[in-house]
This record gives sequence, C-alpha cells and structure tokens, in this order.
Amino acid sequence: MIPVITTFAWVPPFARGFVRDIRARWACEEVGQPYDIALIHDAKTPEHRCLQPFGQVPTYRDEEVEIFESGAIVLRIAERTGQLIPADPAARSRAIQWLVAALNSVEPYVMAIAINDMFEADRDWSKTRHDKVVDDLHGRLHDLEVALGERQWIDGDAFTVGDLMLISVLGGLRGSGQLERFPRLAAYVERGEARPAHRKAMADQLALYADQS
Ligand SMILES: N[C@@H](CCC(=O)N[C@@H](CS)C(=O)NCC(=O)O)C(=O)O
Repeated sequence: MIPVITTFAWVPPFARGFVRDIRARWACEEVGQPYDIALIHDAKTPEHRCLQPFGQVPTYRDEEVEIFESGAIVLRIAERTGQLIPADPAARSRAIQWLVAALNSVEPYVMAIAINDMFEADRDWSKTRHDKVVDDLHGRLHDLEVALGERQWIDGDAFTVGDLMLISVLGGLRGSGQLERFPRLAAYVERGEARPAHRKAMADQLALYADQS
C-alpha cells in the first residue's frame, strides 16, 4: 500500500514550513516512495489519540505498521526501503545515533528558544530568560559544529537518516538569526535543504496551506 502520513489541515502562518510531517515527506521523497496525506482537523479527538496519544502530528501508516513520532517514522521509511540507512552495522548504528541525538540532544534547545521568544513571549520571565536560553543553544550548536568538522554529512560522505533529522531540527531555527553564527552548520543545513527531495517536500507542505489565511 501507499503509506499515509497525517498532518494538520490548517496551521497558523508562522508554522507553515515547520510542521513535522516535513520529515516524513522528506524521507519519502529521498527514497522515491509515493505517499498520501490525510488531513487532521482536530488532533485532540479520541480517534486521533488512538494513533498519537499526545494529540499531535505526524502519524504514519503502511501495510505493516501504524506509528507516531517523526524519528520513528523516518527510521521506518528508511528501513522499509533499505535507503538512507547504511547496511554496515556500525555505520547503521551511527546513523541512528545521530537521528536520536538530533531529537534528544539538539531539538530541546531549538524548542527552548521558540518557546521562550515566541510561544511564551508574553510571560514576565521570558525577557530575563532569553540570554540563558540563547547561551545554552549556542553551546549545543558549537559542539555540533565541532562534531561535523569539515565533513559533507555528519558521518562522512553518505547522507543518512541522521543528517535528515539534524538538518530538519536545525531548520527550526530558520528566521531566528541563530544559525548564522555557525557558518559550517549553516552551510550543512543549506546543503541538506538544497537536496531535490527536501525542496519537493517543503514545496508540497507549503502548497497545502497556500490558499489559507
Ligand atoms: N516528538 C513529536 C512532536 C510532534 C509535534 O510536536 N507535533 C506538532 C506539530 S509539528 C503538533 O502536533 N503540535 C500540536 C500540539 O502539540 O498540540 C514528533 O517528532 O513527531
């Protein structure tokens, strides 16, 4: 069957291009896997919570599995097709390690600045907390930039699920001005987002919301 990815039927303008179904779309485009999109109007319904207990998107279904969490979904797409994930066991583990690091060791810092400066900007602690949140983010980005070194992709010459997830997470800083301080990381994100599969996935997500206010 053609896999089905769920995403929101509508999101506010600031969220367009950032909804995490982009990760599943991008992985599908990379491996040449056609997919369908199922639109969710309300993710907090009991029906949707059966698929995603936290009432979020994306979810993913194919002939064998029905799962949530963008990391698990990208991994499933890679493993189902044998692409984006090396066959060599050690390289495979390293690719998974970077996918998990993106979600567990980098994304919290990216989200912290979005929460502080955008979602919770009207709280009285937001302004005083800003510098600390930015310092923490910079520390993490510095370490990641050192780990990337001069390599094209995070583990060498092959683009893997680890790169897809790191670049997608770092893409969350788009428009914040934070990534520009880390030129090798910024170039890494630019390289990843220039891939035809990413361009297609992003264009398709943006097209979904193009006619909406
Ligand atoms: N860890 C989850 C996070 C999913 C997530 O935060 N989804 C957002 C859209 S990008 C969402 O559904 N937000 C609505 C909400 O949390 O109520 C994943 O990576 O799939």
